[in-house]
Formats: sequence, structure tokens, C-alpha cells
Amino acid sequence: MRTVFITGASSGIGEACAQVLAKEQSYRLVLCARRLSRLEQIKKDILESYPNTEIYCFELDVRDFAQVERTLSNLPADWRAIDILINNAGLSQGLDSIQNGDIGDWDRMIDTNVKGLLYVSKKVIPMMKNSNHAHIINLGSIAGKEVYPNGNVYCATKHAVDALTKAMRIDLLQQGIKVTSVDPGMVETEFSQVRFKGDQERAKDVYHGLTPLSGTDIAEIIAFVLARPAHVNINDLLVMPSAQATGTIVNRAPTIQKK
Ligand code: NDP
Ligand code: 8X3
Repeated sequence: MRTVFITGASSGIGEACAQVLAKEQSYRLVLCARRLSRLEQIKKDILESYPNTEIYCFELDVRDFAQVERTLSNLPADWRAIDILINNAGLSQGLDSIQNGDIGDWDRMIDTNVKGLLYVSKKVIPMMKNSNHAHIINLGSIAGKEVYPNGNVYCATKHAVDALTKAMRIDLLQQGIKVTSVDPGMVETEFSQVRFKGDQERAKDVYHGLTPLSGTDIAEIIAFVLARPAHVNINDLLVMPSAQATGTIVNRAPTIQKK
């Protein structure tokens, strides 16, 4: 059994990782996010399908280092050895030009996507020291490879994740910790609802006329990455819907259907 620690497990890609890895029946799951009631429901759902799954859920705001430090230092004794960290918690807020951007939006993105990833990694890496399967997966994005109009600060945070992934791979090499970046294009989750602050129509419009990726598509790819033999690491994996060529060029003709 490998113990996997997933941030942002209350929704979207993080929730799908919990579901897909539970199905494999070879992982114990540590799930955290701010919405504890969601995590409890996800735990209940998983246990209905896979009653033998060991799951530990707790509330965590990755932006708050004091909380990260306190909570992770106080994990129950049998949850203090971690094999895999999926740094998934993240968000976009707004889609505005630099000159019109909102400072609060910028702070939330930088604090969550960059500082939150660093805070959690800082605390979890020492918990991986006895693992033979140590692996960190960072959720990057096409936005960490390209920049698109009005994506400025979100793209900057995902470029930072890209740089941190490369840096972690170097710094953690001698400890035998694999580091992978999984970089999706458009995935239909709560991401656009959060970006557009609850504007459901605007969020839905992002995926109009095309078949986006699902959280499960990404989770299955992460499960594949984790299943490679010990001597193999996938450094960086860019995955797009078939209808998306770049961050901005998409085919909205409804010709590509999911098999
Ligand atoms: P969702 O909005 O569905 O999920 C985001 C998750 O992050 C939620 O579980 C949320 O939980 C958690 N989260 C947000 N802020 C915090 C915080 N301060 N502390 C702890 N948890 C937090 O979006 P996705 O599943 O799509 O996003 C997951 C990751 O994938 C993000 O890093 C995103 O940037 C990345 N990504 C998404 C793409 C997409 O098109 N959807 C494409 C490329 C990358 P809660 O609110 O309960 O705290
Ligand atoms: C999320 C995908 O294209 O909105 O990272 O940047 S995109």
C-alpha cells in the first residue's frame, strides 16, 4: 500500500484522483481542502464502492503556513509516512488585463498556486524519507507553457509551478524522490466557476461546442504516471482535449465526440 496525500481533493481533478486511486486498491488516501464536508462526502462515496479503502480527511487552507505546519505536525501517527504528494490545490480568479487586474485576485492565485504548493511540499517532503516509492506530482497547466490574453497572473503562477517542478527534480534527486508535472489544457471542473466567481453561464461558455477533458481523464493519467516502474519517471506531461491546439486555439465545431 502506498499513501498518497492529495491537496484540493474536494472537487475536480483532486476528487477524481481520490476516486481513481481508490479503485486501484493499492493506495491509502490523505485528502485535504478547505471544504471538509465535501471531503467527508467523497470519503463516504468511496467507502460505499471500496469499503476497505483507508482514508484520512482534514480541513486545510494551503495558503496558511501556520495551519499547514500545525495540521501536518499533528497527523495521526499512522498517517505520517507519505509516499506520494499530489500538489493539486489551485485556482484562477478573474480574467482581466494587467492594467485592470484586481490585487485580491492576484494575491489569492499567488498565495494558493505558488506559496501553497511550497508550504505543503516543505512539510510533506520530510514525511517521505522512508518511502521506496516517493513521488511528487505537481498540477501545472498549458498556462505554465504559454501565456494568453488576460491570463497574466494565473499564467505566471503556473510558469512558477513549472520552474519549481524542475527545481524540485534537481534538489530531490539524491533522496530518490521522483517529480512530475502534469499540465492539462481545458478540464471541465469547478475551475471556471471559481475563475468567474460563480457566473455559471460564463463558466459553461468556456467549454461551448467542444468536449473538454474531465477530472477523471487527468486522474487516470496520474495513476499511469504513478504506476511506472521505479527506474522510470515521466518528467512532464502536457495533455489537451483533442479540440484544443494551444491555450487559445480551439475547434468549437461539435465534431469530436468522446469514444
Ligand atoms: P476545482 O476548482 O474543481 O478544484 C480546485 C481544488 O483546489 C478544490 O478542491 C479546492 O478546494 C482546492 N483549493 C483551492 N484553494 C485552496 C486552498 N487555499 N487551500 C486548499 N485547497 C484549495 O479545479 P480543478 O480541479 O480544475 O483544479 C485543480 C488543479 O488543476 C489546479 O491547480 C488548477 O490550476 C489545475 N488545472 C486545471 C485546469 C482546468 O482547466 N480545470 C487545467 C490545468 C490545470 P476547497 O475550495 O474546498 O478548498
Ligand atoms: C487551466 C487551463 O487554459 O484556463 O489551467 O489556463 S487554462
